[in-house]
Amino acid sequence: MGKQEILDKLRDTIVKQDINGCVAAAKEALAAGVPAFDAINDGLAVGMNIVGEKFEKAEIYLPQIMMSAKAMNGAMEVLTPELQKDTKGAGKGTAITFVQEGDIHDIGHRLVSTMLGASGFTIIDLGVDVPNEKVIEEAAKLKGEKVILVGSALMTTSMLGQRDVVTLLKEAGIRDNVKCMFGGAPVTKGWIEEIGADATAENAAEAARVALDLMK
Ligand code: HCB
Repeated sequence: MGKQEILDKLRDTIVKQDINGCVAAAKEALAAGVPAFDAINDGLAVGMNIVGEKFEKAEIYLPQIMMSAKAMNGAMEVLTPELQKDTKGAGKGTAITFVQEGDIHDIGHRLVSTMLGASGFTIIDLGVDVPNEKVIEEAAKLKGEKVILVGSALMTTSMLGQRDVVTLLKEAGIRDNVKCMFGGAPVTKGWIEEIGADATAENAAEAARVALDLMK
């Protein structure tokens, strides 16, 4: 089976909520020499975006999404150790990754954290539903080091917390010590400019590129 067929299979197993098939396709991808990075970005993430679109059109419902998410997580368990092997030089800085308070959507967050880890960042993953104060506390602990905050928000409500993070960083006197990259489906470049953050990215691969650029 060629690379594109394997990527299509990864995509389709996510869309069809085929948990066992998805894990098997991830193993097949590695056995065929498909880089883990490509399997995630060009296979699994494509499938998850289709799932998102179907949900918005009310073609599928929450239980189906949960099954797709489970399939994705299973495949990520197979692929992530391979990504870590590919890591090109550590020491790029520390990325504090988190999902904004009130928000438990973690699929994109996990992808972005994985890609940043594979790009040489030390990852401090605070998880989901993280209060802003916790983010500021962690950033303050690393004052003087190279730090980037990498926040995700999937809902228009939780996205508003990103503005508060920037404000709290200023109030704590550490805004100039950290870079701020925020993402998630509702986040736009206009929003990033409005709140005074540094950058956003469309997907996990771009997030890794942008983060490396910001830390130069
Ligand atoms: Co959820 N949900 N959901 N959901 N959900 C959304 C986000 C809606 C847009 C769907 C809709 O109504 N159209 C909507 C939010 C509406 C809004 O605010 N405008 C919504 C809602 C309302 C809800 C609930 C309230 C539903 C309910 O209970 N009635 C509830 C909220 C729970 C909560 O958070 N408190 C809920 C629950 C769920 C689950 C649990 C069923 C499931 C999450 C499972 C999980 O994450 N473990 C879920 C899912 C999967 C979605 C959709 C369908 C897909 C999200 C996703 O995983 N996309 C989503 C619809 C959509 O987004 N189109 C829907 C795939 C990933 C790969 O993309 O955008 O997360 P991503 O990340 C990308 C990208 O943004 C970027 O890179 C990532 C990788 O490529 N990126 C960054 C991400 N973070 C970054 C940070 C950076 O610095 C840079 C780049």
